[in-house]
Amino acid sequence: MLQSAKSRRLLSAAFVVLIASFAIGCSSNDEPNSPPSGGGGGLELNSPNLGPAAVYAHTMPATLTTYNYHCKIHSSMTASVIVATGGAATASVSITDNAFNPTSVTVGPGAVVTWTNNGGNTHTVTSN
Ligand SMILES: [Cu+2]
Repeated sequence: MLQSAKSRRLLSAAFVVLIASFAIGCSSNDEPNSPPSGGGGGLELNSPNLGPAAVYAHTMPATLTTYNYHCKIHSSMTASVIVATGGAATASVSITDNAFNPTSVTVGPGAVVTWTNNGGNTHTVTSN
């Protein structure tokens, strides 16, 4: 009884040390130039694989420019989001096999663009 309580204490102490060293290891391994959150890997548009009926929504940044993107799986699928003053607050893009429709949407800064996979195949929305 006493022995097992003792070994449990020892075990939890060892666990604390393990967690502490893991945390230290993580912080020292942080890359100096981590991309800002939201883009994932530094890409503005970076959806996961979108199966049939999957939806990807993204809030566009304030920078007025053209954000070109493509599907990682089908390189012929290309399109763009243009962020311009006076653009729409929201936009929807349909993904089919194999195209984005429309291929260009113009939205305002901070607009939410939503992609819906209406095709039968898996696609992605990935910045060029
Ligand atoms: Cu695709």
